[in-house]
Amino acid sequence: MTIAQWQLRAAFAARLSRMYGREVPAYTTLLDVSHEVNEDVLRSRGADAERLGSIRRVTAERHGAIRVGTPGELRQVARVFGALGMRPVGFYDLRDTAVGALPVVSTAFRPVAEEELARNPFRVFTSMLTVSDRRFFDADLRARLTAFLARRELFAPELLALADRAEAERELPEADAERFLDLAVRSFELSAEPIDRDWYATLERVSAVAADIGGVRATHLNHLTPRVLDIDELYRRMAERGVEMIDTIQGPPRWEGPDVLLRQTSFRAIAEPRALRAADGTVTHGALRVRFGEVEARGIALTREGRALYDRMLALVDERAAHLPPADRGDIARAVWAEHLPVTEEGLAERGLGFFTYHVAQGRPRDGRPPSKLGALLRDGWVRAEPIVYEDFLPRSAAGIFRSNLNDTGARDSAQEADAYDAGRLSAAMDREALDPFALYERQRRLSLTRVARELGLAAA
Ligand code: OOG
Ligand code: NI
Repeated sequence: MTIAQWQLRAAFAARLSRMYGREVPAYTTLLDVSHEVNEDVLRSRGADAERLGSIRRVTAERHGAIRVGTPGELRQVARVFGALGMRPVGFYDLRDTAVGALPVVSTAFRPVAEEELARNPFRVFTSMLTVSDRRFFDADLRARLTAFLARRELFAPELLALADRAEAERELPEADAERFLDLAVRSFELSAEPIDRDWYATLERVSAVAADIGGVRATHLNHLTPRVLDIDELYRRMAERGVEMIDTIQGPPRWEGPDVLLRQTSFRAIAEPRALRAADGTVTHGALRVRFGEVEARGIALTREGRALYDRMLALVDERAAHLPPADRGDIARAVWAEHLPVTEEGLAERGLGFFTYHVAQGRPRDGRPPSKLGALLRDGWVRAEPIVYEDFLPRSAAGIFRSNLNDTGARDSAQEADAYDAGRLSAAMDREALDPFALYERQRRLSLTRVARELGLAAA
């Protein structure tokens, strides 16, 4: 018996979910409420509820987040996720966002092929500490951080060897799969090893994220996020159950038009007992808040033009909401969206703002020759459009998620020059290309058009 790569991925996501549920009880509440909401939406909206993914996919769907310290560690993470058929997609620079400055750059590991996403879309938002950015770390701290990080081992050599084999062979024999999954899940548990209190506090003065990454000798999953079909309803029900949520839903507002991109909300990190070692060697028990819960609703992927419009709308909402109470922001956002974005999927497609795949309509009597233009094919009912779901993340929402779980605002020396970091440098660090998400969606769209053209006997749709 061998276990295929996608089965490894699905099993890993399921085991991680069990581990997190054991360790962070509010996560279990979040899962329960998500399932209830999804069932209710399915009941009330019927097939329409599954327009952006089957209920089977959505129910199993999770994303996690981890943080590592060095390019070498990131390269190892890429091997572990490579074993699960997950590739790095996108580059997120969180060092300069409208909601704060965090000393990390990130990518997301996820499956990229349509059929792999349908089997199990598990993804992990992965951030790397930018130790070399002088705005955050002075020469002394850089040297100490580098030395500290060089001495730790996040992943056992046995795990990495199994990972390489799974990636090369796209499967593992059952016993090896079991060992791989066991070691992989353990690498993301919260370590019980005592933390050097002074070192942790030194890094905390720069940023709580720096301390969470560089202040300990292991990495850990810091949240695991289920997908929900109605995030506003989920937010209400969580509050009813007494779980304290952050005060907003990040991303697009709830509005009358189609769901696009990604909406997210979270509950604040829980205070967990951690052993702290003082300079004189005595160990005490303190509490650190590093693990939290998040939930997300996914909508239609936007094209580059659509995304640029989204960013402009965000800026406009910021501008108009600047001197008003935070509670007004939702109404302002809805108004801005109504002014700028088409309220139908057809409108999004026509204006080239959203990504869709195209399919020959079933059951249509084939009289006459199909028209050659896509617009006419759609209008005359030869072809139907299906939205492509957004599989990625949003830098500003990501920064907001980090932020809402940190107590500090972080310290940054703006007299220092920023370290240039881009997708190319991250790709070199990983030794694999950080793929361009827009190119992935565009490819999916193009393949569907080629299929349509072939099926209808057209030169090109
Ligand atoms: C990652 C935060 C970003 C998201 O969903 O945007 C993220 C982190 O806190 O490490 O997970
Ligand atoms: Ni997240």
